[in-house]
Amino acid sequence: MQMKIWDPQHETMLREDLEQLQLERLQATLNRAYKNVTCYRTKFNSQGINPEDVSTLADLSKLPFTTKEDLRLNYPYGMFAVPLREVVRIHSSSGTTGKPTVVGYTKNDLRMWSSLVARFMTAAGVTPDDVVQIAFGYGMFTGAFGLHYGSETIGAAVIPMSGGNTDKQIMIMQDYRSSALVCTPSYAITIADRLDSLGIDPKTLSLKVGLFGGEPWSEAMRREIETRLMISATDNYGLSEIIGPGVAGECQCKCGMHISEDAFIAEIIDPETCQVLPPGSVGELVLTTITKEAFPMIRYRTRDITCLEYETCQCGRTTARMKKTMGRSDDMLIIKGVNVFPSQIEEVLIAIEGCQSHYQLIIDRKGALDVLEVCIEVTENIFYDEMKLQRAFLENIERKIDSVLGVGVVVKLVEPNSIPRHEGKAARVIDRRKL
Ligand code: DLL
Repeated sequence: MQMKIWDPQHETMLREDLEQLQLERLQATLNRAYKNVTCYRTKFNSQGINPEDVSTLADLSKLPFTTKEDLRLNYPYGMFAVPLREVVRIHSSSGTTGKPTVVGYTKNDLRMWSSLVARFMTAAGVTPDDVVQIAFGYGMFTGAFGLHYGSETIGAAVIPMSGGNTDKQIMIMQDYRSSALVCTPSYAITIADRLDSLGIDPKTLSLKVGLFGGEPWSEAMRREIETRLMISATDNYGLSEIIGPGVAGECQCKCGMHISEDAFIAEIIDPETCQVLPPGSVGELVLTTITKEAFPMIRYRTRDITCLEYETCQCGRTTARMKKTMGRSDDMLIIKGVNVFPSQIEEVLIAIEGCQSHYQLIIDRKGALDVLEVCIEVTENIFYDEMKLQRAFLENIERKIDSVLGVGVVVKLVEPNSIPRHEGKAARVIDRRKL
């Protein structure tokens, strides 16, 4: 498949050359971090490690991990490797509990970030001819600004809509002839629902591509978004601690998200033993930044579960590709002792005709037993169906989920539009056991 590559020099490197570049950049990063960040220096010293001890990429595995807890302990600026005077932008993560984690960028970091985002946007098919509607929330969240600067770097026209106000999003989309949509996948479904209820045919819009990310979504959800909005939908992954969007993104082959390995070294570890796993294994993604000046992250535990593939993609890029995340090592639900990823339930639901893509998992404890309730919005005709038909529909879902998860769940069918909508990331799981 012939497609434009934004930065062929770095996206199609021979592995040998890439590894040499990674090692040089890693060594420079370690020296800077050791010299300027007390947290790294203390950790390295306590393990008797000196940056000079890293003479091969394999030596990376000797270094201590960095966790969200380290960032909390060093709130707000303790992990910065440059004086504030050199910082030109501050963002933070979208955490819901406690203090957010604060991240900073120098001028060079912003330049690098913009070009990393330009890479995956180009890979998804965005060109200078496009009109990009950004429906991520502007603010401390990295999503909107990352894609904003990436679009401008490509030369596309940006509409900085921000999140929410779905009717206005649709009006702008129609009037300004937006050709690319940027938002969370769950918000793309909300837009599709609203188009339906307004009776607007997606054929009358100018949309051709959608760049979605910021939260997990399944292949089935991609198919739904692609058919309902009549676009090509790609997935892109990132986290504020590392840079925001721009860590990895899909090309039009849609067979994994290309990691920008000249900027990040990716490892997969067993989240229990913390041992590095061989290529192709499923485990927790650990990332090390090797170009960032203001906020270098060394072996940051992302908690995202995935797996890496190293074969050259049909698009010509040689970079490793990460599979869609399969959940998080910390939000994995354990129901009656069984490990459950919400994405597995989503796969089942979306494949069933009549189920909408809006659902919520409510976990509670009755006596000593965990109970997982799956609330699913269904289409109106099913919701108002005869009791008997509705019962059969519900039991079918319960059976299907049971066969995939190996654990029984209680399914509750709810009216269309009754699950609260979120303009950003969907809140899919309510765990009442902790209350
Ligand atoms: O969500 C950065 C981003 C914005 C990426 C827009 C892509 C597009 P945070 O708010 O720090 O940063 O959240 C990071 O969100 O550790 C994952 O668990 C999850 N996540 C992000 N992208 C994806 C994705 C941004 N494509 C956390 N698939 C990460 C699955 C994702 N999970």
